[in-house]
Order: sequence, then C-alpha cells, then structure tokens
Amino acid sequence: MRWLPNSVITLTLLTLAAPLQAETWRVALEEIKGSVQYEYAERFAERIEAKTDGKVNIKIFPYGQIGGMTDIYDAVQSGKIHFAFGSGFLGGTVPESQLFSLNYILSDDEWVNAQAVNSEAFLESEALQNSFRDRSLHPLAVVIEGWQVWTANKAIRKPEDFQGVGIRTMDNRLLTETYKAYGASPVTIEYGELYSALQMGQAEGNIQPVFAHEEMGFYEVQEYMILAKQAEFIATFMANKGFYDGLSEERKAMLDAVTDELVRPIHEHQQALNQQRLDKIKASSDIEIVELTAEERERFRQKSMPVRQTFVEMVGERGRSLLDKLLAAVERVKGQQ
Ligand code: 6CS
Repeated sequence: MRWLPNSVITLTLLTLAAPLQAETWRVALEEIKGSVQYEYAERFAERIEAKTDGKVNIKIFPYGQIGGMTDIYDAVQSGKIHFAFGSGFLGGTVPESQLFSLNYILSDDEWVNAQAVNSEAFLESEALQNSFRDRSLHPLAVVIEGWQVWTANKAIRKPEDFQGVGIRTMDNRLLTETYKAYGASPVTIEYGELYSALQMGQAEGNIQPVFAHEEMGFYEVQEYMILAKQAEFIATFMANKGFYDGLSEERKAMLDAVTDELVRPIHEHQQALNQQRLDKIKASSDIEIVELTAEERERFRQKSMPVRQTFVEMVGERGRSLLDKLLAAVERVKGQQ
C-alpha cells in the first residue's frame, strides 16, 4: 500500500475497525417487565442481534412508556414503532382479532393451542394476514400467555353467580357480549388504571392470566380466583406493514425463523411462570382458589356458543373463515398428538 498516502490508509483502517452503525428496531409491549411479552421480546432481541451479527439492535418499550394500549397500536401502524403486541384492546383496530376473545374455542391442552394458532393453515391464511395487513400491520406470530382466570369478590361457579357483577374486560365488543351472555355487567378500563378501579369498587371482577394478576397486584384487591379454562390470553406479535414489506427476503426469512423458534420455549416459559406466580399468590394471600368442574364449565360453554354468531355478524365472512380455520387447526393438532 506504499502508493497510498498515510492519511488515506489510517482513515480506511479506522473505518474498518469501527463497528457499523447498528440499526435499531423498536418493540412495544402491552405488559411490564417480568411478563410473558417481556420475556418474548428479550428472547426475540437475543436472536435477532445474534443472527444479524449486531447489525440490528432491539429496543424494548414496556407498557406505560408509549402510553395506553391504543397509543401502542397507533405507533406501530404509523411506523414509529417497528413491532408490537396486540391483544384484547386491538379489537378496535383489527376487529377480526376479537376471534381470540371467543370462549371455549380451544383445546384444554395448551401446547395443542400454541401449535394451532401458529400453524401455517391459520397464521399464514389470507384471512388472518389480510385482517392485519389491511390496517398497516403484519402478523408474525400468535403468542399464548396462559389461561384467562377470573377474580371476583364472590365465588363464581355458574352463570347465575355472574348476575350483575361489574367485571372488567379489555375493550372489545366480543368480550362485552360474552360476559353479558354469562349475566355479568361488564365494564372496560385501561390496564394501568385497573388496580385502583378494583380497589375503589369501580370494577368488581377481573380477567387475566395468573402472571398478570400477580405482577400488577390485582389479586391483592380480590377475594376469589376462579379457574374455568374458558379462554387463553392471546396476543399477536406484529410488525408495521411498510417496514416489513421493505425488508430483504433474507431478513423476512430471519423473522420467520426466529418467531418459529420461539413457539415452544415461550409456551414452556408461560406455563412455568403462571405456575410460579400462582404459588406466590397462594403463599402471600388468603385469596380462595376455585377450580370449576367439567360440568360447571359446560354450563358456561353453552352460554358462550351464540357469541360465535355475534362474531361472524360483526366481522363478516372473513370472521367465519377465521373461526373455521382455528377450530380445524385445533382438531388437526389434537389428532397429531
Ligand atoms: O387486561 C389487559 O388489559 C392486559 N392484560 C394483559 C395480561 N396483557 C395486556 C392486556 O391489555
């Protein structure tokens, strides 16, 4: 390199030695540190950073940092955020996603459910993809975070026990219709305002996976915890559509690989986390745990059936197609066990 001036050689060596400016991908969560979504985001970050040799780094925004739930969805739709989770509150943005709020449409086996919602026939279906893509979002994975567990200040074993109970639901019409069908008087309240609403009696009951009852302290202001296995807490991990479409084929394939790799470990993690948190709740409170029998669950299941039709009426043919696909996927995976 004798023919190059020293200054050019120095500059070239410095440029090669300096780490390339890493690209930052922002991920917004509907939950706080310690939650299932946080764990998912951390594992996602580890894998993406490793697979891109550090060319991409991930910045995680836990619940509260962006604003309320709809602020998160607005941010990912507009591209300010690259990835986000969307669950119950997403019903206003992606009405079809309320499918995941329907009761008694899944199996009792959580591993069957996790595989069914991530099966190609369901996740990659035109109906599911277009439901999100029509709203500037691209669905990458469906994350099951554990059974939705009821709490209240009275034991609830049959629909009549729900009569007039002001149970808090996430803000979507399917949930409102479901709990009305059980006889309750549902109220919708933002996640971050829920503890004080329960404490002040503005809501009398709650529905969350166990880990959330624990980490948000909700169980402290409730007397009974009722396990009815009526639904799982389900969130969709999604990207901004324009951002996703602009990625190279190689990066899209990397995202597919990472979200596929995470299905089993996150399933195992959520089961262990929910069990640990249940043990913690039992050890640190005198909340009474009520587990419904098969006969008791059956009465709720029957009450929930007409709400499937409400879902189809609300979102049309695409809704029917999604429901059929999910029911079929669950049966198919069950048959393969
Ligand atoms: O109930 C809610 O509003 C929230 N619960 C959980 C466990 N995750 C996000 C959701 O919006």
